[in-house]
Amino acid sequence: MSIQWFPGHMAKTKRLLTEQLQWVDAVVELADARIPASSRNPVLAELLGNKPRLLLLNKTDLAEEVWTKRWLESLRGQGPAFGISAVSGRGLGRITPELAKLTAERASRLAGKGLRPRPIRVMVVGIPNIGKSSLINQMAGGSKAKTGDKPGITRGNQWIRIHDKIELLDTPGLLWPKFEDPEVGRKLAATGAVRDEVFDAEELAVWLLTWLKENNVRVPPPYESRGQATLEEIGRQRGCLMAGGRVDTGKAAQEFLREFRRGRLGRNTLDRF
Ligand SMILES: Nc1nc2c(ncn2[C@@H]2O[C@H](COP(=O)(O)OP(=O)(O)OP(=O)(O)O)[C@@H](O)[C@H]2O)c(=O)[nH]1
Ligand SMILES: [Mg+2]
Repeated sequence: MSIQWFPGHMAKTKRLLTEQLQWVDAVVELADARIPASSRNPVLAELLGNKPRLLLLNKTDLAEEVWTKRWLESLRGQGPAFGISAVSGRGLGRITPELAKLTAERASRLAGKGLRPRPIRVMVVGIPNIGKSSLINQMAGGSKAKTGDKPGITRGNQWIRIHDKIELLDTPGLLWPKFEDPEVGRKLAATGAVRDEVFDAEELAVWLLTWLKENNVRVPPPYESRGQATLEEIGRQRGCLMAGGRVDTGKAAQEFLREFRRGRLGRNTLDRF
C-alpha cells in the first residue's frame, strides 16, 4: 500500500508560504509528538532558508512521555524545540519568550535605528491536522481560526494578533509530493494527516495492528483479546455488522483508526530509534 496526498491546494500553499516568508520574523514549525520524524516536511528546510525557527512537538498528550523526551533531546541539536499540547495548553507559556529570544537581534537592530518595536510576526507551519489553528486559538484565547478533526480545514492565510508582542499567521497544512519511505505515508495516515479517501482503511488498520503487536505495545480490550485482536473481532465487539450478521470489516477498520487517533488505545509513539 503506497499512500500519497498532494492535491492542487497544497501546491498553492507552498507558493503562499514562500510569498509570505518575506514578511515574517520567525517561523513556528509544528510536528506530531507521535511521529516526530515522519511529520516533518522535508520541503520546509529549503523553503524556510535561515529564518529563525522554533520546532514544537504538538499532541504530547497522545505520545509516550519517555519517547517525547528522547526525541526532544535529539532534536535540540538542530535548534530550539519543546513539547506542547494545543488542546490542554501545556507548554504554551514558553512560546512567546522563546520567540522573543529568537528575534532579539532584529529587535535591537530596530531599537538601534530609533524605531519603535512592533509585534513579532510569526508564521505557523506544519502538516495538515497537526493543530496549527488550535494552537493559535489557545494563544489568542478565542476561536478566531477554524479548526476540525480532519485534514485540510484551513485554506487561506489568516493573521491573528495574540497580544501586543506577537502576531501569528495561520496557514494551510502542507505535505510533500512523494513519501520516499512508504512507512512514513502509513504513519501520517494513521495519525490523521492524510484524507481518509486516499487510502484503504482496512489495509491501514491491519498494518497498524501488526505494528502494535510487533512493537509489543499493550492495548486495552477489545483490541487485545487473547493476544492481538483481528478486525473481525473488533467489528463484532463494536457492533459493526452487515445484514445477515457478518462483520463489516471496513467499518471496523474506520472505528479502530478513529479510536487510535483519539488516544483510546493509550499513548503511542510510532517513530522510534
Ligand atoms: N489530543 C490532541 N488533539 C489536538 C491537539 N492539538 C490539536 N488537536 C486536534 O487536532 C485536530 C486538528 O486541529 P487543527 O487546529 O484544525 O489543525 P490544523 O493544523 O489547523 O489543520 P489544517 O488546517 O487542516 O491544516 C482538532 O480536532 C484538534 O482538536 C493536541 O495537542 N492534542
Ligand atoms: Mg488549520
